[in-house]
Amino acid sequence: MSLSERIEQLEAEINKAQARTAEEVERFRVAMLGRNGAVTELFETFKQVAAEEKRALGQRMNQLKQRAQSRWEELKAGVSAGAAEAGPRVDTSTPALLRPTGSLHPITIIRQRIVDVFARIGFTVSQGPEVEDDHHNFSALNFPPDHPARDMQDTFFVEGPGGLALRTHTSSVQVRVMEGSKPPIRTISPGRVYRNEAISARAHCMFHQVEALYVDEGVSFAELKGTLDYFAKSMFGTEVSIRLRPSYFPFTEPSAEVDMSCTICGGAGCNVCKHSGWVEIMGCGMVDPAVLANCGIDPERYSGFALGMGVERIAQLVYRVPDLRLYWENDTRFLDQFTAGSVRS
Ligand code: 2NM
Repeated sequence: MSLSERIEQLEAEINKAQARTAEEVERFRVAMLGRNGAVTELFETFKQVAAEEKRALGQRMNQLKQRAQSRWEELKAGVSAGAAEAGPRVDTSTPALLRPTGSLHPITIIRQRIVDVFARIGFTVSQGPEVEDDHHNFSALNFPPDHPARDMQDTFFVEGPGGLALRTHTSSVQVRVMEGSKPPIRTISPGRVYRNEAISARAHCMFHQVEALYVDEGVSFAELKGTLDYFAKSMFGTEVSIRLRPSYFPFTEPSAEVDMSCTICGGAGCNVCKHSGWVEIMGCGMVDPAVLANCGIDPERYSGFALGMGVERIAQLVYRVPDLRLYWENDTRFLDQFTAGSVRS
């Protein structure tokens, strides 16, 4: 190989030289410019070249050496820039930052369970407005004009004409369903209701109800009892039993309160059931024929049962919530405890 060819070869080698570490940079320097490096060696060879060739080749020899030196600088700069870019090493053993996971509100969880229990026996879900007129909230439901529920003390009235009020029960939705459809009717109405009450551990001015309504030919009290038993066992377990106590509602006749054997003590007596062994879970009755007639349903042909429960009360018994105010304080120490059926796995 001629000297000229060797210069070309080394030039190409220098131009394509790479280095990822400081050691590789140093290896390049030694290989090219070190005492036994390729460029240094070429200068030894150059000494033997004939005088007339030296002029032309000498210039190229010097360029080659300069190129080797500048390439060495380039490689050095590249390695230190790369080191700066890498920055501090990532500690992959650091625990991940966990964001708090949302969960469903206990009232939402229980409301959905109640809806599911009734959906399984053919009940659809109905909804209606929370601001109601007197007809749907009171008159159609047989509330006499002087009934205390119509009083300012018990109901939140909306200012202005029309006699509107925040509904005091979701029975107003049942009235709308009966007015707008023909039996058979099997529907439940979950929703918020409002009562002008002093807030305490046992009462709030807003709570959630689920009412159920079944209207058809020949609907009997026995079917009401069967439905109540099915509901209590589905919600609380097959070991519970129910009992009925005579009661009064303007819209049902006969009417009853539904008690369930205490799920805390199993009926032996405890603080929750006030040592009676029973806890009240809802009210119910046969829809008063006058209510059916008010809603355009022939009471001679049809009969129906209705029941109503407070979702807060059911959730209190399922989760053993000691104070109803906890539901609306939005304290995450309370809310974080309810994960059943929620978005958490
Ligand atoms: C209750 C108790 C008893 C009820 C009655 C009606 C309607 F619209 F059919 F008349 N809906 N819901 C009812 C009956 C509600 O809640 C404690």
